[in-house]
This record gives sequence, C-alpha cells and structure tokens, in this order.
Amino acid sequence: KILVTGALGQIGSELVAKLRQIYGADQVIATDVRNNGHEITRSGAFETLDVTDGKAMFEMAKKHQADTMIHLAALLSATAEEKPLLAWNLNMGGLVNALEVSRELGCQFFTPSSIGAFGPSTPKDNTPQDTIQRPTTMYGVNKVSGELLCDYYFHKYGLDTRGIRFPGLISYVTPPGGGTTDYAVEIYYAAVNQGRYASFIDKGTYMDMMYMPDALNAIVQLMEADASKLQHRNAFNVTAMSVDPEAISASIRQVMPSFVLEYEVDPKRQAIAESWPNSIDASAAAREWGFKASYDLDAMTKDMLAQLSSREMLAKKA
Ligand code: VAH
Repeated sequence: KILVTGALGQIGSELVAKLRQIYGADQVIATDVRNNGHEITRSGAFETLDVTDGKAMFEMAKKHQADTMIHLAALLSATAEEKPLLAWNLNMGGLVNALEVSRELGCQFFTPSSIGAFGPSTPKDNTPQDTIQRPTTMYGVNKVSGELLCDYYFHKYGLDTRGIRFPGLISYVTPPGGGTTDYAVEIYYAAVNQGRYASFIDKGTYMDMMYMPDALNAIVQLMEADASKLQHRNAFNVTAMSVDPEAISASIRQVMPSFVLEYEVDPKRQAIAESWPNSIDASAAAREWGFKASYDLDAMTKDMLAQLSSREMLAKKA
C-alpha cells in the first residue's frame, strides 16, 4: 500500500489520482492535515494526518500496511520565508517522521526537493546535478537538509529513498499555495478569467518550469527504476523549460492574442526567484532512469488554456 502525505496539495491531489489509476484505488491511502472535501477524499482511503505527529503517522502506516511512503506535506518557499520557524518544524519535523516510519516499516520512500535547493553562489545557467548548494531561503535550507537526510537514511539504514529537484510546476487541478513560481500558474487562470495578469515576478527572471503530467510521470518512473542504475538518489535535477513571464505571455498570446501582461513585482518573491538558477541540467535523470519531459511551453499553454476555459464555460452554465 502507498501512503501519501500532503495528498490535497498541488502535486498530491493529482499524484494520488494517478497512483490509484495505476495500482488500484485500494492501494493508495491519501492523507492531509485537513479534509477539504476534495474528490481525492472520496475516491479512495483518506485520513487526516498531521505529519509533525510521528506516533500517529507510524500507527496509520502500520494499520494500512504501507510499503511505500510518498511524503509531500510541506510549506513552499514564499510561505516558509514569512514563517521560517514554522517551516523548519513542519518541513524537517515532518520529513524525519516520515523517514523514521519508513525505516521502521521498510517502506520505499519518495520526497521532492526543488530548484530552491540552490542559492546565489550556485552556477546559474545549466546548473549541474552536483554543485555548490548554499540557498539563502529557509525553504532552500529545508530542501538541502532534506536531500542530505534522505541520503543519510539510504547509506546508514539501506532505506530505499528517492527524490527529485522539481522546477516550478504548472497545473490546473489544484492551485499551488505559497510558492515563488506560482505566478506561472496564476497567469493562465488570469488569462482565462480576466484576459490580463499582473506578474509578481519581473520580466527577464528566468526559472525552470514543468507541466504537472511530466512531474507525475517522473515520480512513477523514478520509483519504478532499477535501483542498481541509480548513481544519485535524492535530488535529481529535472526540467522541461526555462522561461520568464514574457515567454509565457507570448505563448498565451498565440492562443489569446488580446492577452495583456503587466507587472506588480513583489520584492520578497522576486528576491527568492533571483537566488535560484536560470536553467538546470537534467542529464543525470535522463541517463540514470530515462527522464524525458513531453510538454514544452506551447504544448503546456494550449492544454492549460483549454482545460481552464472549459471549466470556466461549465461554471458559467452552472
Ligand atoms: C515554490 N513551487 O515556488 C515551489 C517550488 C521551484 C519552486 O519549489 O516554492
């Protein structure tokens, strides 16, 4: 059985649906700190779980005979910068609980890292798989610590830990909460609903992005990969594109010529974005487990606008 924490979040809500499709609805136990009535809470087992409660997590994983742990519950970069100590306690407390439960029950383990695990002294263009990591955000400190902790559990206890450094993820099912790359999701919602968007990230600020379907495939592919082929484990760079707000806007205007992009730069999230790479090198993931993104910017834009527009039309009819 697969236990997923943070199952109602941007990644979790879609990953649970995919895992239930692949392995069977009864194989996936979705958990989150609160039940918000999302379809995921009705399409299979759902339990409320606060990941900072290690005992509750152990009891739940044991009760469901979990053999795989997908730990997604965390605060993202912008929120973590506003509440650094809460972020440390939730992001690191939750992670060490999930690792301990997995060690005790012998679960295979996945948790995401992020391009946020890099800092201003990291080479910014085509950032290597192995390079300096001195992030200047609490989220980045959590991600680097998390990568090292997952490697430790692998080397010390033989726990089969695996992880991916995700770029900004773009999706239309569940909005992200408190991220720096959220502008790249909001821009599509705003294009469909208002025909215009004021970006909180400035023109010319390049960051890696990827469409959610590619992220979900990457998680399944890595978890199913032959362990003997993995030279790395807990921090594979992956990416599909490196874009700035202007590039996304131009892509949207190919479908909606009247779309208007303006700027209302948020200095806090701009500073976070500027501390991250412009583009990263994903060759290790391609080599070691066959990672390959299938959506480029224009394919993602077409699908995002089509999905959001049809939802908008349905809402209008309702
Ligand atoms: C964030 N979406 O913005 C997340 C992610 C690379 C970005 O870590 O914090």
